[in-house]
Amino acid sequence: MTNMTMQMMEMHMKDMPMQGMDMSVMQDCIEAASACEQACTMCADSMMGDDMAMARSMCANTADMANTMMRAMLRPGGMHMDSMMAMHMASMTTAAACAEECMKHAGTSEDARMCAEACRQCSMACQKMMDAMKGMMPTS
Ligand SMILES: [Cu+2]
Repeated sequence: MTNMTMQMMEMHMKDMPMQGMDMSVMQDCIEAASACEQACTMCADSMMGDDMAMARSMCANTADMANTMMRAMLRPGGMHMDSMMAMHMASMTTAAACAEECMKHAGTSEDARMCAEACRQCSMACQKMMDAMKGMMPTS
């Protein structure tokens, strides 16, 4: 995330439903999602052959999910807690599944190995966001 987008985010988070959110957790998630989207897009593009069909499609799905989730995080004005939670859950699941599938090809494809790592990072960042959001929810 650039300094400028970070600054914009801080300006807009003040009077939003998610005020009190740990901004560093969200920043990490935005960055991990962006890196995951890029890695998955490149990984899918590099995958050839029937044996990689599954991984190729999963990478394309993960890139789309990560991109959508990332852009939702850049719209504090429309943030809705339950929707954000569901989106992070979906992205986490998709990225974790993609990491597993890409790891099957890590021996023959450096792209797949790196993509799996980016997917793992993204799924962990999603989990941290979910933990942070749960921590903000009313307890009683
Ligand atoms: Cu991949």
